[in-house]
Amino acid sequence: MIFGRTERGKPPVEPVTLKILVAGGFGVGKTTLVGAVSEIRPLRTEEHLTEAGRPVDDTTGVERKSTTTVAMDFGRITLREDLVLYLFGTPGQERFWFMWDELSEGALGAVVLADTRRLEDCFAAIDYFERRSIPFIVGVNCFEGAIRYPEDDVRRALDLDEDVPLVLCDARDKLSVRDVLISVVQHAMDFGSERREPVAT
Ligand SMILES: Nc1nc2c(ncn2[C@@H]2O[C@H](COP(=O)(O)OP(=O)(O)OP(=O)(O)O)[C@@H](O)[C@H]2O)c(=O)[nH]1
Ligand SMILES: [Mg+2]
Repeated sequence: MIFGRTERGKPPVEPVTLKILVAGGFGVGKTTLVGAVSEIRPLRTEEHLTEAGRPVDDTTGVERKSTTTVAMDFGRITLREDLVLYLFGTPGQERFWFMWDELSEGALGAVVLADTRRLEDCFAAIDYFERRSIPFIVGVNCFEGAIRYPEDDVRRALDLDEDVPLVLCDARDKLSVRDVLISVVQHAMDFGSERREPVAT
């Protein structure tokens, strides 16, 4: 397996802990995703969307949404006995983006959640991780009622590099989210080893 750091035959001493960010636009399901897999009660920083916030809080497509993340979500999942992920969900709204730099400190990788009805909302997150060379994957959160587009169409619309994995998921489903997290760890490991490869001179 790729993940372990333990040597064969020796019992694991301490699990490896990795920090993973969950990013994406407003209301794509970041808080839902962290809550679906966390084995501890997730820390949430939700505030109610109010009438006063209506001009700036664009709830198009998520009209039933009543709260928004203002700082972060935090959760934990043990992927294997020797591998624990700490999940940090970012706030989706632009006015809280000052949190992102703080949250991305020390992150191994990121999941950018996307909603095919509002793909453009995740451009900023993709751009953010590309600029900082933080490995990321795209998780398409398949909301009911949203048209399912072929993967290639979504990749093209997002202008994704071909080595960036794209996975379909349901942010409410534990097993689905687990697969997304395995993909991001795998991708971050591959990304890391590629970057460490010596450049031929
Ligand atoms: N049908 C469906 N609804 C979902 C899914 N994921 C999230 N929701 C709903 O969509 C709304 C938004 O979910 P959140 O998890 O709060 O989204 P968020 O990305 O954390 O939002 P912000 O923090 O405000 O940016 C909530 O009402 C969820 O119940 C999904 O996979 N399918
Ligand atoms: Mg949230």
